[in-house]
Amino acid sequence: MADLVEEAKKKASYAAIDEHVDSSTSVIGIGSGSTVVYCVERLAQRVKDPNSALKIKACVPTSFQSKQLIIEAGLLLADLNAHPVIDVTFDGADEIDESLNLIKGGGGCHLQEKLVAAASKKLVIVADYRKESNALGVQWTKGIPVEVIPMAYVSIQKKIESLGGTSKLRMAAPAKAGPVVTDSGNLILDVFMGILRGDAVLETHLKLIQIPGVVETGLFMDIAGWAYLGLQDGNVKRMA
Ligand code: ABF
Repeated sequence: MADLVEEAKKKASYAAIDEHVDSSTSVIGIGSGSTVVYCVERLAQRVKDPNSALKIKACVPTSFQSKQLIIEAGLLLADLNAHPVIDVTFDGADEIDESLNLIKGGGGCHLQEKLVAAASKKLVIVADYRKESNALGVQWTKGIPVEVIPMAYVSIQKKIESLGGTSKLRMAAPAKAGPVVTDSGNLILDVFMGILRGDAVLETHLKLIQIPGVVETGLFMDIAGWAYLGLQDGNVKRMA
């Protein structure tokens, strides 16, 4: 089972890199999570190929993890302010619906992931077969990750309750170690607002983002252009 999932992640990532990176690609965004590791692996193989025609001049990370991945692969690390226009970003997701709406942030990096995605001409999602869903909240049952300002997390939880939802402050494991703190120094609330279909995705994002102290939600709408899903049978499903 674990091998099947890893193989699915790898196949999806290799296909995504091979179909979206060519000699015209200059700046690449690197997302976070375990699937993107294979994107970096494939990218590094292609860059180091002696016959490579690639001219990658910068890789922009979305997290401490992806920064390390870029450095360890020997790729060129750069930041978003130096490269505010990115040709293509590869990133993972926690759940993907038929319209390419996403839940992201299970790894706590969705703020930076959204900033990098918003600066990208193309966002390509890579994932394994477990992430596909007909509505958000069906496969991913841990709630919508919402990054919040620490001093207001309790009042934000109360506002979420008044909207009919519930939330849990994400704790580091073991729980005694305290809450998860994001790369930007904020906290994460995992928010339960039911199953989200169609317009409900945007409506829910808008309700949450209007609460003072909410920095960003893990709902991504109208931003991913492609998703590559590694399947159990070894094939790759392409969604666009
Ligand atoms: C990031 O990593 C996310 O936004 C998502 O939370 C997670 C997906 O990780 P994996 O590829 O390990 O499933 O992309």
